[in-house]
Amino acid sequence: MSRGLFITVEGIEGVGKTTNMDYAYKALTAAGIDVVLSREPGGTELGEKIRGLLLDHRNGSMIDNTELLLMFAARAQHLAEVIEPALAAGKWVLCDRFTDATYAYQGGGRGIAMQRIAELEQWVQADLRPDVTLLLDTPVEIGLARAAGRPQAADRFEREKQAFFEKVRQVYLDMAARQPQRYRIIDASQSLDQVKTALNKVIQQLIQ
Ligand code: T5A
Repeated sequence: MSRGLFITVEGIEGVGKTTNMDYAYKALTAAGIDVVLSREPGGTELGEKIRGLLLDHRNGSMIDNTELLLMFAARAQHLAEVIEPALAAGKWVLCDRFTDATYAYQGGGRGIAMQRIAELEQWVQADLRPDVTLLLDTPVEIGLARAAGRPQAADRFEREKQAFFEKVRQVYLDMAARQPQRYRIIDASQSLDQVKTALNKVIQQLIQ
């Protein structure tokens, strides 16, 4: 049995990852592909508890290294329990964020050395990297305005200032420019219908 495809979806807050992942999942399933939908931080029982710690705005005293290590702790569990077994069984994994988010948020946003993140990536993941990464990209103001329109209170990351997300977005765009074979950039500032059309084009290419 051939190994499944590992697809990650990335972008700043409010770009529409959740909305569009649902669409991508349905399109892949309709094409007969066995897809596991997951997210980071989270994706396992333990990982979801770690997610709770990371997003809780009351944990304002969390230092940057704690945040970084918790991201990778959740990821180690996720890889062992969900991602690796699914890929080995020939399933595709569609994951809402992965290690590129660590480079973007903890590296770009918090200013942790990229080399430090690369060391953890190598340790926790060995050779595993996403096969395809869909970057939903919008100017920061658009993403933040959409995120602010949701009913739930802002989490620990969403309370950051616009300058933080500008750095996050720039790291994503830099990674996409350096790895064009892995990244597909989708202009998420368009209407939802236009984003879905662009996404569908990528999905059809992947299915072939
Ligand atoms: N994080 C994560 C790190 O710092 N390091 C890491 O290593 C990892 C893995 C949680 C946080 O963790 C951080 C990053 C995050 O801050 P999350 O829950 O995935 O991760 O974070 P969010 O980006 O906040 O995810 P959201 O679900 O909140 O945002 P989405 O999924 O991007 O946006 P979505 O789909 O909820 O859409 C937002 C609103 O916009 C509308 C939707 O209907 C919705 O109301 N919308 C559109 N409106 C008009 N036009 C369009 N094209 C639209 N697309 C969506």
